[in-house]
Amino acid sequence: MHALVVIDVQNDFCPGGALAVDRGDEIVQPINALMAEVDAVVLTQDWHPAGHSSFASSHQGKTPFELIEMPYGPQVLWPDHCIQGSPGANFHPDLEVDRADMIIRKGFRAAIDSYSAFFENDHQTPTGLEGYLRTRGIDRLTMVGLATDFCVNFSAVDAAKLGFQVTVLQDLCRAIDLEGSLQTALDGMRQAGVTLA
Ligand code: VGL
Ligand code: ZN
Repeated sequence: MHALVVIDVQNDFCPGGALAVDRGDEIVQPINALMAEVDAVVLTQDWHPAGHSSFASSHQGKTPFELIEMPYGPQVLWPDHCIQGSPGANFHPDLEVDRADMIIRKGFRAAIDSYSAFFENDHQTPTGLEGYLRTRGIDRLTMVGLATDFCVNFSAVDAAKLGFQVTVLQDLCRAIDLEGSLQTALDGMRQAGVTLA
């Protein structure tokens, strides 16, 4: 069984959003078209409480895109984004959300970020997605969405480590690309056994 996993296609990651990914909106229509070709559609939604610890605004004297050390490891600080219930946290208005079997929210604990759809940034706390996919008999994942070098990357690597057969469609992803993070992410995904198509 084959699932399409659509990562964080939300207003804040699209042009005009709080953490806009260049040309992030271009991928919406082709993602919709792919939904008809799979056995299951899963959407993820970045879903932070106000004052989340991944926001630069929560740390005195820090500015967005700085790196800090958190108890669970290094963490990039972001502009406030995807605040629960805000317009920026909504899916892009053209994304065919009604076709989703499952919507998984992540990043809702104030003290820890969650890039991956499978584990929070401690690489230990599960989101529950693995159990959902396995109990549905899904073994193959096609991943698309935003951003290639953060949430798509972490999700794809975790999925491959968990034993899923994972393909990332690069044309249906867009990257933030902070200081070479896109190249690092592509290398890491390949190394983890993710197919980059
Ligand atoms: C993401 C940074 C912060 C993403 C989410 O979806 O790639 N990036 N939160
Ligand atoms: Zn986030």
